[in-house]
Amino acid sequence: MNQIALNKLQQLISGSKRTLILSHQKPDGDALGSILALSQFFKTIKKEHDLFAVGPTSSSFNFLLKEEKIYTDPLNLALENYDLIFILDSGDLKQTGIEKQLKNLSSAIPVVNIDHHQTNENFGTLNFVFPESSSTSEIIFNLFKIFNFAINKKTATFLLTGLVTDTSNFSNPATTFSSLEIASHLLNLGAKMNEISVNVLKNKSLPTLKFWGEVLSRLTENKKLNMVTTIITADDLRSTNLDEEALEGVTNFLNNLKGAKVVLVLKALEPGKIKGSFRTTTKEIDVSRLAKIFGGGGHQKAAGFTIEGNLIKMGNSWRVE
Ligand SMILES: [Mn+2]
Repeated sequence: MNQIALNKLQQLISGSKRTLILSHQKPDGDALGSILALSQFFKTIKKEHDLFAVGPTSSSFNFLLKEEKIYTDPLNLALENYDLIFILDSGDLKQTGIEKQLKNLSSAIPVVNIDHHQTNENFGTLNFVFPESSSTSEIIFNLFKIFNFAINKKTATFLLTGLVTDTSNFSNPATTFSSLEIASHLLNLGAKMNEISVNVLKNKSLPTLKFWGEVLSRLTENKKLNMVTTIITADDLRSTNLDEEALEGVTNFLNNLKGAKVVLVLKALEPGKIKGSFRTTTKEIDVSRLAKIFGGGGHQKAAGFTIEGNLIKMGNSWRVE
């Protein structure tokens, strides 16, 4: 890490009277893990601070929030009350859900951008952007090491949650030597791996798994394109009484498929809108280029797009209208 930037960061923190630490909206395990861990650091050095992320937050993460308070309502947020703002795990300001407020922010209030997305726009006064890191939690761990901050059990669990979720339980390409090494350190420091896996991974209800079964039974193969597709509609969620959270993981689960080069999940959850998610595990295909054809984007191995239209059932098949 750049020493000048690190010195500046230390100056900003020690000079701050009230800091805001925020992440992208609908925070995932890494967003929550990294802001909660940073909060522990601020608590230890006795610095006043608040946490913020536009909701909703998945109930799977309630186990992290027993003693922590994260504000979620942008209407009650007054950025001018803060003299330092950290934005974590957000590639751009739009992802925070409070883009307008941040764009109108006085330039006197410094913004520290800490992130691992390749597409990060370096919007901060200070930018700690490391696309080679598995997660923002990994970057926070490295910062703590530099700051000689003694990571307690609670902080270790926060950070490990970020690593576990962003690496899909140490199975996706973000899993590297350093992410495994840091995970091992965190376990040594008392991180509760079992609590994380019970809450975040082994948390599927029976109706959710039955619903996954339905989605899996709809898989169709296009041999020419070497692509497997499935669809999910708003009716599916309505008839099973499930919310969108139940869908999380089914796209990643399809990555276990052997033989197909590309998996495409089409979701028609809002009228007139179809969202597509591409996944691939092969090196030769860059799905962000496929998504671009439909006006979307993303990463080489995971990308998505949104198009206008509705999915109409025609006998055994579906068409976009
Ligand atoms: Mn992340």
